[in-house]
Amino acid sequence: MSQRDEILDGLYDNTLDGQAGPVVELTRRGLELGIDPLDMLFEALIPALEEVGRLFEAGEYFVPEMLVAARAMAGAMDILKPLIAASGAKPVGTFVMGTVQGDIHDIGKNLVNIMLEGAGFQVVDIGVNAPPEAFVEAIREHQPQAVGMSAFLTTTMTMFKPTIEAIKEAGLREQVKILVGGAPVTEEYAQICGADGYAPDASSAVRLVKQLLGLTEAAAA
Ligand code: B1M
Repeated sequence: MSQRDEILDGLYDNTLDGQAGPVVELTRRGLELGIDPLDMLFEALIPALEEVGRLFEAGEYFVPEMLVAARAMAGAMDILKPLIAASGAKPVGTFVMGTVQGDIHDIGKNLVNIMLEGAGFQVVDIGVNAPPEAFVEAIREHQPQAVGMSAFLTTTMTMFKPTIEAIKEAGLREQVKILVGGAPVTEEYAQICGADGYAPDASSAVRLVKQLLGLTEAAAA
């Protein structure tokens, strides 16, 4: 087995086991070996969390195991984030992002933020469990071109609609494009809620917001 595969396998196994120390160590070794940060993310860390979800559904993992796995991944993300987000580009716009009320999952949201920053957006992260008023306040204060809402539970994606309604009632709906996403969300559900778009993952979220704001080369042509 190559050293690269050993590192990626080690990252996967140790994230699954919630071993934060070895995950940080392997991430550093991976960088020394020249492994692309995005490969560590998409070939090891994210698949490990998907497996955690599967084990949770199967009744083999419980909340504490999910939590330590998420913490182990967060240690790797602290190291990888500046490398993925480094763009040096002039800001192309402001993006307000939050996980909706009742929901405390933040890894997916943080990943979307990293990719947006990498694409030149200034991201204002209002955190998790964000009520509709927090989105409204952030739009008033930061005057973004786009707003993103994440939800990871079938029970919390129902907050998209009231949050969008609150933005409408505050008279701010026309000035922002609204994107929604998160594991249980679908294109159809996004339309029902009155969002401008849905993206299934972080890279598509970046593509979509650029398209909605007319920042793509195709739109500019
Ligand atoms: Co929870 N959890 N969790 N959890 N958790 C899920 C989401 C679940 C699918 C697990 C399962 O059953 N298989 C399940 C939800 C079931 C459902 O409703 N359909 C679940 C549950 C049930 C729960 C609790 C209710 C458990 C309990 O207490 N009984 C509880 C709820 C707490 C709450 O929020 N109120 C809970 C708690 C937790 C922890 C705190 C332990 C921890 C979160 C830690 C943290 O985030 N800091 C946790 C974890 C780790 C998970 C899993 C295992 C992993 C989530 C994750 O980070 N995935 C998850 C299972 C799974 O997803 N397979 C699970 C990796 C991440 C990169 O992917 O989040 O999908 P994802 O983000 C993607 C896309 O969705 C997209 O891009 C991201 C990057 O590509 N995306 C967007 C996200 N936001 C976007 C926004 C956009 C566009 C795209 O535009 C704005």
